[in-house]
Amino acid sequence: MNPVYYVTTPIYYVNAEPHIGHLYSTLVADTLNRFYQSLGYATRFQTGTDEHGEKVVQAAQKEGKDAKAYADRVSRLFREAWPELNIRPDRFIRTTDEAHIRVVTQILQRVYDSGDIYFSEYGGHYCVGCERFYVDRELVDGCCPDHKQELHYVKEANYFFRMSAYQDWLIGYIRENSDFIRPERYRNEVLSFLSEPLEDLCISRPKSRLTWGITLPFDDRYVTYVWFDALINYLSGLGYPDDALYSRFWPAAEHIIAKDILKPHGIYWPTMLKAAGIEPYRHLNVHGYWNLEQSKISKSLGNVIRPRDLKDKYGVDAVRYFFLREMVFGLDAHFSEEGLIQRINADLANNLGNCFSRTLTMIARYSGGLVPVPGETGAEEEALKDLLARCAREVRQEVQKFALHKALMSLWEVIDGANKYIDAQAPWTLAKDPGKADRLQTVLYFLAETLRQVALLLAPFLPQTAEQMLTRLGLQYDAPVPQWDRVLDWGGLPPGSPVEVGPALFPRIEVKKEVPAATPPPKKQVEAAPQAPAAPSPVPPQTGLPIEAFQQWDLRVARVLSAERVPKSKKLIRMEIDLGEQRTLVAGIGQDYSPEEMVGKHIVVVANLQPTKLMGVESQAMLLAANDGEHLKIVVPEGEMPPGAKVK
Ligand code: ME8
Repeated sequence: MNPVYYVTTPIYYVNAEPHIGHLYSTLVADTLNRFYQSLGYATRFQTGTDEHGEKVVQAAQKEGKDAKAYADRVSRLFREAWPELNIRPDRFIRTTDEAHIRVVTQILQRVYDSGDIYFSEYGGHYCVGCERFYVDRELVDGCCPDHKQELHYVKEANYFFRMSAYQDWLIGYIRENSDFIRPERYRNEVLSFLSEPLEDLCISRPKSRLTWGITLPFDDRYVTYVWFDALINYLSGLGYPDDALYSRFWPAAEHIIAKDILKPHGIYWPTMLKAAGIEPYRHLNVHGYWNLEQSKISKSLGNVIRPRDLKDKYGVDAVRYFFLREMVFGLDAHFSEEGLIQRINADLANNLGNCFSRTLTMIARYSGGLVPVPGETGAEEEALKDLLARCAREVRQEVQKFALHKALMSLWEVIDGANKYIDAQAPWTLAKDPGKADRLQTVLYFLAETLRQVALLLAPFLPQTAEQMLTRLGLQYDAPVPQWDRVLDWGGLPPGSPVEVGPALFPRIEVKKEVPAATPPPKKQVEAAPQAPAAPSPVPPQTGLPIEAFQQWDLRVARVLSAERVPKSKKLIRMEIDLGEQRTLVAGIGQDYSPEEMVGKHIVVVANLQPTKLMGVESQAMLLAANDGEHLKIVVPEGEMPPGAKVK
């Protein structure tokens, strides 16, 4: 029987529309789900909406709707948001589902019968936003620490869950199971809560105050506290207690949440399970907040960014990549559209996209569009294979620890390695020498095979990109996710496979940038050349320019990130360069250099010229090249220099 994996997200309140905070938890769950599928696990992925409670009633009232009609509308927004990002849960649960209500009622009755629910009078400061009572010491200036709203003292008779009875058991359990709550900082936070006496949990609301909830089976004057109701979704969604799904998947439960709901998941939930005689979940995986300009994203702050808008603007996989790569799981991260664009341009367009299109273009050009038969291999090929094998190991380890950003970093090391391999092997040079035909085939095969494996490793993260890459390498994509065994099987790409060059995997996002005010250099003192090579002119006589004249030129080292021919031009090559910032440069070097061999080169450019248009493309810097009247040789710094280094 296959091993099993059950991954859940919080069920989201329907008082807000889906935003990027919700997206992140759900995306991580989808990635984990696909990853374990690729390892051959039987998996289950559940998300949904939390629809009862006072907050939802208030939100419905604002829209002039009754609570159920309102919840139906917003729940649908969540349900429809996920497939748009290629997030595919197996179950979307709603706390208004009849089956869920039945399970909540059953568990309440069971805990009540065992004597762990009692009736008592209670007073406290109630926060509707948090749906819970606060004790005095938790308030900040009389306000809720999260919602910053003044709280009023409420006194009423209610039912209580005897949570305090399970405090010692929980402390022991967390100590014995060191990764029950992870990363460690959150385990420590829970242990620190537990170092104070635990209060019993108020689990009812009188119907005189709130009717939108699940009626207590033992007293119909009350509805259930929304958290006691919501947490049970993780069981009811599996058909607890009788369904085979429950017995199969519950022991493998992995909950994903953000730190805002650590206490209900780290304390209420395990003690509720214990009281109901159910085994605890396997792990609680806690991530930080996505912040916008130093504040948490929230509807009340009006700074919500909708996942759908990002997807429409940048594409599904670019958005998936950004969120998975940018956040260190467990810590807070910062969202900005500039950050997203930077990642798209640097990692996706320039690195992955370029490596892929360079490789396929060269196979098309030098091997008739068919994956060649590799010949003898050398140390470089072994190094590439080792890099991939290490990456596969790291991806597996890091994903299992939820360090998705590290898994992606490791994959990008391979892509970097492949780009460097292209530069070092220079297939365009090999292609000029018929004696090197074998070597050329080996290099092209290794590149294509590396990209096949990269695509397979990437599949749980960026499924569409992986599918495109494999299809264009002439392979089939095994939906929903290719099996992991095929990744480690070097040489899985059959020679003779027809490749399809196709469009860029990730088009670069052009941003209107402020080009620094250029100081125009004195005219005609320097060849306006690479664009138009002319006969060498004699070295000017030593009439002597003042040094200030030279100092007007801002010469910089730049790295070529990507290069392509300008359509309909024999000479012009358009390059994206990094000189500390990214710019576009157009140079007339196309008769002496191919775009492929330019990528990765360090060049020298004049950085403070006014931009000029060449065949419709704006060039924002000028490349330096020596010119003997027949050929050009670009000027390069000797050895490594960081992009942006000044040349003087
Ligand atoms: O708390 N950064 O629902 P909720 C990262 N219904 N993640 C964020 C985020 C942000 N800025 N904002 C929201 C509830 N999230 C309860 C849960 S579960 C039995 C009941 C994500 O709509 C993150 O997963 O307030 C967080 O824990 C969750 O949304 C809170 O969603």
